[in-house]
Amino acid sequence: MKKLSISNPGFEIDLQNGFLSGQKVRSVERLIRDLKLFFGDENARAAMPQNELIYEVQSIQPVDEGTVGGLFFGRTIIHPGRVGSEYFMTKGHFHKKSNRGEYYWGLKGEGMLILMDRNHHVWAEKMYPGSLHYIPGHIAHRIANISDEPLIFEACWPSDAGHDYDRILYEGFSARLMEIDDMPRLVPEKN
Ligand code: M6P
Ligand code: ZN
Repeated sequence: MKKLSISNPGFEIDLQNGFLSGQKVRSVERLIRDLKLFFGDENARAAMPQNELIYEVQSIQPVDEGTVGGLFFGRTIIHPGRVGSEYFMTKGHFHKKSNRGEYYWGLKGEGMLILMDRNHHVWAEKMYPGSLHYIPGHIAHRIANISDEPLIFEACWPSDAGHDYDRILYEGFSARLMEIDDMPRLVPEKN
């Protein structure tokens, strides 16, 4: 950055659909084959076309992962669908640095933010265009798409937060978002 220079920003966001562009925008796809054991009905997941795209994440990471004091920005699209009766969703995670928080906000479509504390209490917030969600530290978070359209949401989180997926794989969320009588409902896991 030159002294007194005036330049364009390094990144742009499409205000209609949240698409991110600019230097070093990363993209990750999660296919049905990447989500082994994340859905309640593993047999139903295994029987699906393994190349089916469930969600895509674009992210801007201007500093290295783990840097204290930086911020990351992400855009996620979750495609519509279900594994058995469970809505397509993100893996969900606690942060590796557990006390780090995060903002999520809805851009398009209808979804549900599913939250779980360290005592395995689960609750949810409705996500819709303009919904804004503050996720405090120590709370696991996962998004499900509950409509027949793609769900697009964005997020901003600290660059030293990290993702702890193992805890979700081993302990799971203690309730799952299922379509029952055409309605989304949180259904407790049987242990
Ligand atoms: C949001 C952010 C990202 C996260 C993504 C997908 O964009 O929270 O950090 O990676 O959602 O969620 P997950 O990593 O749980 O699959
Ligand atoms: Zn997070």
